[in-house]
Amino acid sequence: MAQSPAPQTAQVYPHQLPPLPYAYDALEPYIDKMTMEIHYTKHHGGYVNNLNKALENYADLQKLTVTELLAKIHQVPEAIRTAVRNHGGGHLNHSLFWKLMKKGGGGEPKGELAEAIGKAFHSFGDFREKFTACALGRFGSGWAWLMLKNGQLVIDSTANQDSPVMEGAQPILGLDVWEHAYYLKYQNRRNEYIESWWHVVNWDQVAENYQEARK
Ligand code: MN3
Repeated sequence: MAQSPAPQTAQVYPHQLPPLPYAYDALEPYIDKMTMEIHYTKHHGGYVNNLNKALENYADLQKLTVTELLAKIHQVPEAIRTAVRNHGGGHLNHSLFWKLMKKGGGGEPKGELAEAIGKAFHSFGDFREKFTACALGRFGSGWAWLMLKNGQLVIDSTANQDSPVMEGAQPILGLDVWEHAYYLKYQNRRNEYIESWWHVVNWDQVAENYQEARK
């Protein structure tokens, strides 16, 4: 079943690059300006362009949001299924990702989300450790996720640009562990990138995603 789309993904064809909610250098020194600029304009921009190209001749699919396309990926015609999976997934994942970070972020979640994380993973420290291990353990390119799956908070990773919505789950928090997300500043040191990333997590947005997913 398709999820109720979050505002940033409510649009249909032609899909558009959503505005970046901060300047390219806003997340310095944790995420560097050049990485942000290339990641947003070239990588995310490329996914949007290629998704639109794939959908060019498919009027019915043009009426669907990217979330709906991915939730129904097995019904997408084989000729464009891989393109929609890769570029649609890339578009959705990055649209979520930018909002999950902010200048002056980090710290710990509050309220219901904090309680739910404590319940599911024992403590915030244990959650952080498990999420970090998941992100480090993803071989090659992919994402680490906190997701709501069958009503449960679950930590798992996906390969490439696969989205949790392809398996009926709702992403709450996601971390891009493709090398393009960190190589310029951290080279092969994915562990340092992940440690830095915790300093910019936008827990207000994570809490909003959690409330949205529970509806
Ligand atoms: Mn990326």
